[in-house]
Amino acid sequence: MRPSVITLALGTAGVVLLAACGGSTSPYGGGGGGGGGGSGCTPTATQLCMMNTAFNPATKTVSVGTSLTWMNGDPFGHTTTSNAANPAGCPTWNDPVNAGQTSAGVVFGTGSVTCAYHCTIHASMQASVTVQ
Ligand SMILES: [Cu+2]
Repeated sequence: MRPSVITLALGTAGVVLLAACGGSTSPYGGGGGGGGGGSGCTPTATQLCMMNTAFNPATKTVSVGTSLTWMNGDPFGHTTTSNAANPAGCPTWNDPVNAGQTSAGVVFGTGSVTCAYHCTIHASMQASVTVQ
Protein backbone atom coordinates (compact mmCIF):
# COMPACT_ATOMS: atom_id res chain seq x y z
CA MET A 1 0.00 0.00 0.00
CA ARG A 2 2.95 2.34 0.18
CA PRO A 3 2.69 3.65 -3.39
CA SER A 4 -0.88 4.75 -2.76
CA VAL A 5 0.13 6.52 0.43
CA ILE A 6 2.76 8.46 -1.47
CA THR A 7 0.24 9.34 -4.16
CA LEU A 8 -2.16 10.58 -1.52
CA ALA A 9 0.52 12.76 0.04
CA LEU A 10 1.44 14.28 -3.32
CA GLY A 11 -2.19 14.83 -4.11
CA THR A 12 -2.72 16.68 -0.86
CA ALA A 13 0.27 18.90 -1.58
CA GLY A 14 -1.14 19.66 -5.01
CA VAL A 15 -4.46 20.72 -3.52
CA VAL A 16 -2.71 23.03 -1.10
CA LEU A 17 -0.74 24.61 -3.94
CA LEU A 18 -3.90 25.08 -5.98
CA ALA A 19 -5.62 26.68 -3.01
CA ALA A 20 -2.74 29.11 -2.58
CA CYS A 21 -2.82 30.07 -6.24
CA GLY A 22 -6.56 30.64 -6.08
CA GLY A 23 -6.29 33.22 -3.33
CA SER A 24 -7.56 36.06 -5.47
CA THR A 25 -10.80 34.28 -6.31
CA SER A 26 -13.12 36.13 -3.98
CA PRO A 27 -16.89 36.50 -4.12
CA TYR A 28 -16.39 40.24 -4.59
CA GLY A 29 -14.98 40.09 -8.08
CA GLY A 30 -11.42 41.30 -7.71
CA GLY A 31 -11.63 44.12 -10.21
CA GLY A 32 -8.02 45.14 -10.12
CA GLY A 33 -6.48 41.73 -9.92
CA GLY A 34 -4.36 42.96 -7.06
CA GLY A 35 -5.42 40.43 -4.47
CA GLY A 36 -2.92 38.43 -2.54
CA GLY A 37 -0.34 39.81 -0.21
CA GLY A 38 -2.76 42.06 1.64
CA SER A 39 -3.65 41.49 5.24
CA GLY A 40 -7.29 40.86 4.43
CA CYS A 41 -10.37 42.50 5.85
CA THR A 42 -13.77 41.36 7.07
CA PRO A 43 -16.61 43.91 7.16
CA THR A 44 -18.37 44.46 10.48
CA ALA A 45 -21.28 46.63 11.60
CA THR A 46 -19.00 49.68 11.78
CA GLN A 47 -16.05 48.72 9.56
CA LEU A 48 -16.03 48.72 5.77
CA CYS A 49 -13.32 47.12 3.71
CA MET A 50 -11.23 48.09 0.73
CA MET A 51 -10.52 44.78 -0.93
CA ASN A 52 -9.59 43.84 -4.49
CA THR A 53 -9.88 47.49 -5.51
CA ALA A 54 -13.48 47.77 -4.35
CA PHE A 55 -15.36 48.95 -1.30
CA ASN A 56 -17.11 46.16 0.57
CA PRO A 57 -19.99 46.46 1.08
CA ALA A 58 -20.56 48.94 -1.76
CA THR A 59 -23.78 50.15 -0.16
CA LYS A 60 -24.30 50.32 3.56
CA THR A 61 -27.19 51.53 5.70
CA VAL A 62 -26.59 52.85 9.21
CA SER A 63 -28.55 54.63 11.90
CA VAL A 64 -27.95 58.26 12.83
CA GLY A 65 -24.84 58.78 14.88
CA THR A 66 -22.94 55.74 13.60
CA SER A 67 -19.17 56.09 13.23
CA LEU A 68 -17.69 54.08 10.38
CA THR A 69 -14.09 53.18 9.63
CA TRP A 70 -12.51 51.77 6.48
CA MET A 71 -9.83 49.09 6.55
CA ASN A 72 -7.55 48.57 3.58
CA GLY A 73 -7.05 44.85 3.02
CA ASP A 74 -5.21 45.35 -0.26
CA PRO A 75 -1.39 45.43 -0.51
CA PHE A 76 -1.49 49.01 -1.88
CA GLY A 77 -2.97 52.35 -0.91
CA HIS A 78 -6.53 53.64 -1.25
CA THR A 79 -8.48 56.64 -0.06
CA THR A 80 -12.00 56.97 1.30
CA THR A 81 -13.20 60.36 0.09
CA SER A 82 -16.68 61.86 0.26
CA ASN A 83 -18.17 63.03 -3.04
CA ALA A 84 -18.36 66.79 -3.50
CA ALA A 85 -21.96 66.57 -4.73
CA ASN A 86 -23.32 64.94 -1.57
CA PRO A 87 -26.48 66.44 -0.03
CA ALA A 88 -26.40 68.68 3.00
CA GLY A 89 -26.15 66.61 6.14
CA CYS A 90 -23.45 64.30 4.85
CA PRO A 91 -20.09 64.55 6.57
CA THR A 92 -17.06 65.53 4.51
CA TRP A 93 -14.04 63.31 4.70
CA ASN A 94 -10.86 62.46 2.80
CA ASP A 95 -8.67 59.81 4.35
CA PRO A 96 -5.75 58.06 2.65
CA VAL A 97 -5.48 54.51 3.99
CA ASN A 98 -2.25 52.60 3.48
CA ALA A 99 -2.14 48.84 3.01
CA GLY A 100 -3.27 47.06 6.14
CA GLN A 101 -4.29 50.29 7.88
CA THR A 102 -7.68 51.54 9.12
CA SER A 103 -9.06 55.05 8.64
CA ALA A 104 -10.21 57.40 11.35
CA GLY A 105 -13.91 57.17 12.15
CA VAL A 106 -16.44 59.18 10.15
CA VAL A 107 -19.61 60.04 12.08
CA PHE A 108 -22.90 60.08 10.16
CA GLY A 109 -24.90 62.46 12.28
CA THR A 110 -27.82 63.37 10.03
CA GLY A 111 -30.54 61.00 8.88
CA SER A 112 -32.44 60.50 5.62
CA VAL A 113 -29.41 61.11 3.40
CA THR A 114 -27.27 58.96 1.14
CA CYS A 115 -23.62 59.94 1.17
CA ALA A 116 -21.53 58.76 -1.76
CA TYR A 117 -17.78 58.34 -1.56
CA HIS A 118 -14.92 57.11 -3.71
CA CYS A 119 -11.22 56.37 -3.88
CA THR A 120 -9.23 59.18 -5.47
CA ILE A 121 -6.64 56.68 -6.76
CA HIS A 122 -8.97 54.17 -8.44
CA ALA A 123 -11.88 55.69 -10.39
CA SER A 124 -13.80 52.42 -10.32
CA MET A 125 -14.08 52.50 -6.53
CA GLN A 126 -17.48 54.05 -5.84
CA ALA A 127 -19.77 53.35 -2.90
CA SER A 128 -22.29 54.97 -0.58
CA VAL A 129 -23.60 55.07 2.95
CA THR A 130 -27.31 55.63 3.56
CA VAL A 131 -28.19 57.11 6.94
CA GLN A 132 -31.66 56.25 8.16
CU1 LIG B 1 -8.25 52.79 -4.35
